[in-house]
Amino acid sequence: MSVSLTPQFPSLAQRITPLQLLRPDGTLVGGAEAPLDDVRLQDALRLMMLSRAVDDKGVSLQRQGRFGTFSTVKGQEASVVGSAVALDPSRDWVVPQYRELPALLRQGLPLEHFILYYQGHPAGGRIPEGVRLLPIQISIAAQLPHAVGLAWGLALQGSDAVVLAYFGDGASSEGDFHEACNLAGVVRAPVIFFLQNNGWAISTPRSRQSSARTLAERAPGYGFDGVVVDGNDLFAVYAATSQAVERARAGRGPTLIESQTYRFGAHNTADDPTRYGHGDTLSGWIERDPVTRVQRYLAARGQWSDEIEVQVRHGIAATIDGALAAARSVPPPAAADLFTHTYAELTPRQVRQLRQLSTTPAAAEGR
Ligand SMILES: Cc1ncc(C[n+]2csc(CCOP(=O)(O)OP(=O)(O)O)c2C)c(N)n1
Repeated sequence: MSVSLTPQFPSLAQRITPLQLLRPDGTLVGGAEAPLDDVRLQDALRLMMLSRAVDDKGVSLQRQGRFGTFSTVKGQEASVVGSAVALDPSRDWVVPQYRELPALLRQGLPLEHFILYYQGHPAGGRIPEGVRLLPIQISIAAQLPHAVGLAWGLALQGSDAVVLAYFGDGASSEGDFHEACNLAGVVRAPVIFFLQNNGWAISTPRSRQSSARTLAERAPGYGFDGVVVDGNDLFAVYAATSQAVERARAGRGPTLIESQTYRFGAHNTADDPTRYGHGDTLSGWIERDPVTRVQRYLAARGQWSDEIEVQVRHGIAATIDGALAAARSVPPPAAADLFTHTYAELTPRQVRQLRQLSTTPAAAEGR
């Protein structure tokens, strides 16, 4: 008699079908209710559109040599905004990677601060007091153990705050991700691992990242739930994140959300995506543009039109111009500022270097 050694997990079937509430044509999936009212949805849409406009501006500034290497959000706006608006910025924290501008703004980071960061100004690297945000993290997945520590610490202090950590499909292959999940499961940390599966880790496609059917399926191995959502559906992302927030607040521990999306542009301004087949599936995803989807939904309800769009775009352009002007008005850093943000107290070697610096021509000119 032959016995099948392949275990069947029917419940996983539900986990590998992404949650969708809003179809690409802007209609609700049968039986679904909109989890956001029109006013909140319009705010979220404006944030998505602002993010896209900053993306375009940032790329053009980088090409002019006025911005450092820059990563766009384009294509992933529903994923970032849908998750961010499920948080309460007056108590919850965001732990970012480097592709989540609208979540940073939603937490209260001024846009000019973000601009200063990409202009390489030291003032842009420090998160302003009262903004519940850790700094942008370039080292893949390194922010995840920090997020667990932060969440665990908050819980130990008796807070009901939740921490939402962003990372990518590439980051989910790093040891830091697995160690962070393991500890979060053990201590039931109020953390949401928000995995933006945008199809690529620079030139490495998702298919080469892991042979698991979904990246969310890893969560049960660490003792908590993993869910898959249509990451281009603002409603689905918001609903899944809200549920995870509720559970974390109630002391029921972490959740892993795999938000399936696609980045429309290059990995960053140093990348050429035409060299690795990124464009082969791009057109299919552009048809599922997360911004258009919300606009279509609102238009069908009489809440969006060409006139409204023109107004919103004007407002966004003014916001960006204002932030660029505010960033320009910040005096350039002095050479000695190099030492300001390294240690609380300078080491003897740094003291010597600082003294040397003060005798250079640049210092004499006050640079
Ligand atoms: C520890 C570490 N290894 C390698 C890199 C180089 N690197 C920068 S971005 C990136 C790919 C990240 O892909 P993913 O996690 O999917 O995020 P995405 O950029 O697609 O949002 C790599 C390998 C890095 N920054 N840090």
